[in-house]
Amino acid sequence: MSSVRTDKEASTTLDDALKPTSRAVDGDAVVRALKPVADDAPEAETTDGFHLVIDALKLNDIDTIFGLPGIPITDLTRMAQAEGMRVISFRHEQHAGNAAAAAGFLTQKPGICLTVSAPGFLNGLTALANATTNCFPMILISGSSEREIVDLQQGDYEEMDQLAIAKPLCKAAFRVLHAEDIGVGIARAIRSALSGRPGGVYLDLPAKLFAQTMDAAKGKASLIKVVDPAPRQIPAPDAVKRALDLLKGAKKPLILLGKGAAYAQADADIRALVEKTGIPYLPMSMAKGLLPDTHVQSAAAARSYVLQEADVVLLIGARLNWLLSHGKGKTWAEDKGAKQFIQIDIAPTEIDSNVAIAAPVIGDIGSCVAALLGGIDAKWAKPPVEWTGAIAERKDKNLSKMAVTLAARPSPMNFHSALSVIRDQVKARPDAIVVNEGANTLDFARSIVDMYEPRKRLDVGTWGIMGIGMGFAVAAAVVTDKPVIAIEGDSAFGFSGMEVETICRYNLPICIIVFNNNGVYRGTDVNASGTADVAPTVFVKNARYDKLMEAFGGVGVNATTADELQKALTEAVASRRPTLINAVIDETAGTESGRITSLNPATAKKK
Ligand code: FYN
Ligand code: ADP
Repeated sequence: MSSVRTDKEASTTLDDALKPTSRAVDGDAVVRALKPVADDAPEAETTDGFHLVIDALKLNDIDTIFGLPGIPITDLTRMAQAEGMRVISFRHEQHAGNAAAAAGFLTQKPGICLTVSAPGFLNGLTALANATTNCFPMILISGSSEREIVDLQQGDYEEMDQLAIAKPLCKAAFRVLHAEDIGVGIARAIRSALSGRPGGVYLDLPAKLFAQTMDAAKGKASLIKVVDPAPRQIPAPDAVKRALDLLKGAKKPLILLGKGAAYAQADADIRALVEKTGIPYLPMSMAKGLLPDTHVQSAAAARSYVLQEADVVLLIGARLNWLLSHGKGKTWAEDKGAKQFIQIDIAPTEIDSNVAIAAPVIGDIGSCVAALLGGIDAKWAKPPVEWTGAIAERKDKNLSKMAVTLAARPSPMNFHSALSVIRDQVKARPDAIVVNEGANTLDFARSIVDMYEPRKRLDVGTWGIMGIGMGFAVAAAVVTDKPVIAIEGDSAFGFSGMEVETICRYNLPICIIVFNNNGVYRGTDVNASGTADVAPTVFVKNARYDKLMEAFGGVGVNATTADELQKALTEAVASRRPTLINAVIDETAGTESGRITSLNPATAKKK
């Protein structure tokens, strides 16, 4: 199908063009369209809003749309598919949005989520806000209702001032009213999503825009191929020197890698920086695998110790937010004296957000790390052995303790025995992508399942939210074509579980493992009131999540032992067939709120 059409084909849009509220994009085109076309006259080629959107995305090498069709964007999904784009249609917009966000993180191209107006837009908005919070580039494109009616609040179909609602929840928000501005609108959305700190962008496309027509050549000329959408930002030499001087003087230095470092795709230089300096490093959860978790310099298994003891901490693409106890307090043994921080970040306003940063290095991670590396020569003194030795000692102790726990084969399974199976599978298939959400399922998996390659772990991120699971899994499979292992708490899975149909429909190589312990945190809570209802955290006992997958033609397995789990997982990864393993976990296993009990007001008060 061509992206231009003749005036004869365009005739259905004439009614629109003639409506008093309709705006013709191109006066000539409308006048031309109004004139009877002589049978022997050459047909002028026109294009329309639908095709301009598709052409603008394709021009910018965006080849995939995650979305959910409906008025007014159903035809856009059909036409995009006909024009060679991959259109992945979901069952709920939030998951399409999460898929777009994960695709953005994995590819450094903004993931596109396409929704209908009002409710569909709102469903996608949660994912847009989450993407912005996580610094993932995505664009939420939503169709919207008639501007004239919305602005006068006259009660249109799915009436909502979407642009105003989206604005505070994303990096930038734009609306395009004229077909001739589609190129600019998409270019601005792409540049906003990718440049500086990446994030979410909203693009509002009113229904009428799609049917507007214009001369095809003029339309083509109006499109913009964005040049250098994420320009390198070279750090100032004095900032680099200040950082190196601080690092040189450190007795107990530590490198902290965040998901910004994973996003930056500066893998070789980051590894070189760690290895040439000899400094121990700690990966935040989505930075796991930037260097293999089995690396001798990883301090992950001595986390509390290194956070308390380090004197100079180099943050690379990690914020001092709640996940790092804001850089202060007990976690950092503040009473023993404040740490000195070096922070590499692209966002200058991130600096000093929680504690004083002694040496900010502002720029893109690739350029900043390369600049630091430039100052590290053969004479660089590696950290004192007292420091690295003390870390190794604690690490070994924790690893040995963990090895014993992982070797146990209790019946029913607990988190450790089930996760040890997954750990072995990921070791055998380090290219597989792990998606992980839940409370205990998340916390145990983070420390038990070693990652070996960059950007292979996607999880609940900065907000610690549930519901990212199936959206992230679909995106990972679609953009990488690698096997995906989604490690899901039974509660977490419920947020996006209906997308198993999507997974089967596209026959994606995703194996979901539901850690089924009959409830949120665990399945043993009791209703204190004595009424017939179960406690708020308890689910249907012995539910068979595997049957959900079977309903849509995928493989469902009920695994009650580690051996059964191992067999099913190995087969799923090898066969690439959509699979759901209902992993039956001891319902008494699991702590309230996992490792973040301190954030739970009641539990925190009791402490
Ligand atoms: C880590 N550890 C290990 C290993 N890796 N021991 C042995 N072997 C290995 N491989 C040790 C590590 O040293 C810690 O022990 C402990 O295991 C936990 O490590 P983790 O998970 O890295 O650290 P911690 O303290 O849990 O990290 C804090 C956190 C994290 C806030 C960054 O909890 C987190 O990312 N939480 C997200 C939670 C969330 O979003 N939940 C969703 C909502 S749930 P010590 O060194 O002894 O401390 C709603 O209820
Ligand atoms: P984590 O949760 O893993 O600690 P965060 O999401 O808190 O990671 O931090 C990521 C940081 O990385 C953000 O402050 C963001 O500005 C920064 N960042 C993202 N991409 C880049 C980049 N290409 N160059 C420099 N900094 C980046």
